[in-house]
Amino acid sequence: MKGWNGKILWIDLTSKSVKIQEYDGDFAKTYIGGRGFAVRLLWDHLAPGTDPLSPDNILVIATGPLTGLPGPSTGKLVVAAKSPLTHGYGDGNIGSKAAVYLRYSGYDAVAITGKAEKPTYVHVSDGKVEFLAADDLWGKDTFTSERSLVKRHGRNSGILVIGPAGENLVKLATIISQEGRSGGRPGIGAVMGSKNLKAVVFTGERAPELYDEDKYRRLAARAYAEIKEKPAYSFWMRQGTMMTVQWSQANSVLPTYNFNEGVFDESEKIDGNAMERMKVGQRGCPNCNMTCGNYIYDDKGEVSELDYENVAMLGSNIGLGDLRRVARLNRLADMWGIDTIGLGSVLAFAAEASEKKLIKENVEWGDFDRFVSLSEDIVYRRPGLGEVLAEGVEHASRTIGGEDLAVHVKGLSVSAYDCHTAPAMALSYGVSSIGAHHKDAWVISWEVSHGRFEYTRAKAERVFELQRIRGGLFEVLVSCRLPWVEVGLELDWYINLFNAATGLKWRLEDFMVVSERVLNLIRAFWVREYVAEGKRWSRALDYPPSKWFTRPLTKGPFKGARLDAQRYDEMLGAYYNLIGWDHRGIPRASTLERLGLSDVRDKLGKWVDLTQ
Ligand code: PTT
Ligand code: SF4
Repeated sequence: MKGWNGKILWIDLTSKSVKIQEYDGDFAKTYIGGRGFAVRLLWDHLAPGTDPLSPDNILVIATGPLTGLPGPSTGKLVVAAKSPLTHGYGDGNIGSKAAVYLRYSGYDAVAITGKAEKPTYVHVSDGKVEFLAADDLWGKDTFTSERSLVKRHGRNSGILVIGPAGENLVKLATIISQEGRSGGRPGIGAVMGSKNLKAVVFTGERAPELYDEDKYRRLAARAYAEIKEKPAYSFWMRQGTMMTVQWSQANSVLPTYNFNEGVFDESEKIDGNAMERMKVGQRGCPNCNMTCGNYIYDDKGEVSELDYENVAMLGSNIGLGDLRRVARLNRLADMWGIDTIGLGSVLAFAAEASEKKLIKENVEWGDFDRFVSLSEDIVYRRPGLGEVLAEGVEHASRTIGGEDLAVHVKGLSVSAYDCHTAPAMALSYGVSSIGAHHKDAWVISWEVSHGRFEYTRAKAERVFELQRIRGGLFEVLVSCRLPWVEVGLELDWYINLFNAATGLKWRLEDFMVVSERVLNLIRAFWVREYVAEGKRWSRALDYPPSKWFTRPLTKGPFKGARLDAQRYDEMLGAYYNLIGWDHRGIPRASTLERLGLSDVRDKLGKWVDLTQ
């Protein structure tokens, strides 16, 4: 088996023991890697109904057959677990040297269970695992911690680390790497914290063996060159994802004042052009020639690496029109290890709840100092509002009141696209694999030029197609999707690279089947966990936030616009038919059989009736 290392490393923090799971070509071809491996391991090894913050939860760190190889933007990995925020499947994607060194350490994935007695970090190297004390790092921010670990383990190492948010089990905590790469929005950082695991360090020198290395290298060199020749490349290199701020404003989808509006009066102060004027440099993930981590100095003169989501959620969504101050909040979020989207969502919820007098605390739109202090209260779980918001926006709205103000799907805060005028994007959030995230189907750029206000089967088809490419292909190969999305590097490159690495002769259709399998297994996992926890699974869970239906936009070119619930429901039904789910959004027995998941059908059938 070429292209894969063929080994998954299991680490038990309680007993400080390890074991190696070898897998064969069938498993590799069925799940490919990354998200595919993660969900299969969680389905097989996690007892249904497990408390996500208990030692029994499994933290999976997974790569794919392209990860770490010298090809375009392959320095990525997937982190996954049962989410403490949503109690469903949760994952995230991080660009980090850890991706490269995990592969070089001789494994394709690591699965971590148990709980260390004391703060610990784990060093995985070529054939060896060390459990090392992390008392001196516990309580420290992610930047300081990672720098200490680099000193100990050298620059040829890859490090995943949590900050105070993860240690304090804040449900919005992520895992951080390289001072500006973050992953695991559904609270995966808190899972690490619950295990007393401060960091994982990877070192190693064993590159995976490839089927045809010469061919792979030739193809990779041509793909890198092709990226640079694409017309969109030069502007991308200037602004990266930050260009999306002006695009969203122009199309009235920029989240503003807790997703009540799609335009922000001060957008020009925080957009890609403003960033370009302040830019001091750019950096990115390993193996990437379109580095998108643009950084500026924040209001204290410290470096902050900006991306669209960070700026929209900590800028327009909380009414803050000052990029250096947005950058400050963004830097703090990275240092604390908390998701900028989740943070921007709970801060905006607090401001709206305060405006509506649902809370006694005063939180005003755009009040930077108040937002900084409230963020700190959240990260350190200080009694009062901070403690409540640390549980995430859905939980906070149930505690405080104002459920109609909370902008989330299945507990995960909506990422930065307002959908009052974008039904397909609303659908994409509704049926995303982890809750409201754009990762699986960023359909909005297509939608604005394809019958924007329509609710059609074609839109459901497009969402399903994008899910299989973005949420499937890229998350199982584990490679950055941005060369494809942003500069138009054709999908064939990835498939050809995969074939050269593995010796297989796959086509796009083969990947689409794997993607469908993975998407269905993820849905089966959600349903199983819901039912095992005594909750009912229903179609309503695939609805976007209620305010997009009930509260029309009051500003901008589409003033008065809102979503139509009945037509949304029809589109949701069309999507269910395409993917093979019943009227509740549960995979049909026949769908699972068709995808080679008969064992999953049998197990899921014990929890829910699959004959409907
Ligand atoms: C991702 C989500 C995003 S999506 C952003 S900005 W984006 C936010 N980034 C955060 C951050 O930064 N710090 C922080 N404390 N919290 C943050 N939360 C938000 O997390 C990211 C890039 C980007 S920038 C995107 S779109 C693409 N995402 C990819 C993906 O998901 N899969 C894939 N195969 N390739 C991708 N390429 C792009 O990677 P999550 P990163 Mg990320 C600082 O984490 O949980 O997946 O949520 O990984 O290395 O930071 O790169 O406008
Ligand atoms: Fe990382 Fe950006 Fe390059 Fe993707 S395009 S690999 S997110 S630096």
